[in-house]
Amino acid sequence: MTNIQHSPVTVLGLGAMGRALAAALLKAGVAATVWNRSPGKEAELVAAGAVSARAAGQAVGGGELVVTVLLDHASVHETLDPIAAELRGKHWLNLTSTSPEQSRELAAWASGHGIDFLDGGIMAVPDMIGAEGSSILYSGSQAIFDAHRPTLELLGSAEYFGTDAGLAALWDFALLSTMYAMFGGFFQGAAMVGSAGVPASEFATRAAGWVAAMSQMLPAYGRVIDTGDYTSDVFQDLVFTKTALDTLRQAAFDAGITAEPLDGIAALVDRQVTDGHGASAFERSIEALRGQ
Ligand code: FVH
Repeated sequence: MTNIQHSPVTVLGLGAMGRALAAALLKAGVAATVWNRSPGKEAELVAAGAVSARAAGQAVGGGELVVTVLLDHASVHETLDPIAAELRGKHWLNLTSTSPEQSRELAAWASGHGIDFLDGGIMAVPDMIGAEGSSILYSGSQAIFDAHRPTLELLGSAEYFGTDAGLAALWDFALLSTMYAMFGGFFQGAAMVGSAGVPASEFATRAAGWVAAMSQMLPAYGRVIDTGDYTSDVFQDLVFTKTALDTLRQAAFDAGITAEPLDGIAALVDRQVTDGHGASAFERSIEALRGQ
């Protein structure tokens, strides 16, 4: 039995994620005040003990930690600009997905209004909040992170990346970029075997195992990229990779489908080969990104 005292929390934004966050806090006995732009999304939370505020400014009064979980950067400003005075002296945690530069802009705005600011990148979907596997990355005010860490841990594992408010978003978006490329590859593969009548669900089982096995190569790729030496111990060079990707794309066209998910990585490889790096390792593709 733990005896942790959690400060009261205000949650602004009761979309799928805001509701999940507020529900996890309430389940742990944290006092929560909730607000949403359009009414009707607070009923279950109120039944679980939340206080529902009619206006954002009023909601802010109920919490020491104020959490924004809105659609985007613009909606954060639309909600908070009119109530900057009420936020003065509060701890503000932004869990809205914003780009690193947008997070830094929010930090500067907060600083200009006497508000302490922490940004977070949620690495989970609403159903995962409060459960194993949920992880949230934070950057900005270390004071907020330290003061509320036990509360933050109720939502998912909490990791602090530094005082630069854009860092959590940078990591978040880098991980999401990896994820979307993986899903794009899965759609490509599912469409290919689908042309032979194989159900996507059957392909998914095999693809999951393959992705897990191939992900084991990432640490070695990372080490090669960090050394910047793409010529020693080359496992598969860029000419080999270009041939493989050209053949894969041809196979897709032969099956009557397109190959857009592969076009991006193929373009990077092609550019490196054209620039005379055909004998270098596949990992050199990252240099084509940096060169743009
Ligand atoms: N859902 C997820 O899986 C992802 C996981 C990773 C992190 N994201 C980010 O979390 C933010 C909120 O996401 P969400 O899932 O809650 O999104 P919605 O269900 O679409 O709810 C959006 C809420 O934002 C309110 N809102 C929109 N525009 C405004 C505005 N101009 N002023 C005030 N509030 C606004 C909206 O209110 P309403 O439409 O109900 O009135 C919802 O409360 C998001 O950044 C994800 O990228 C979730």
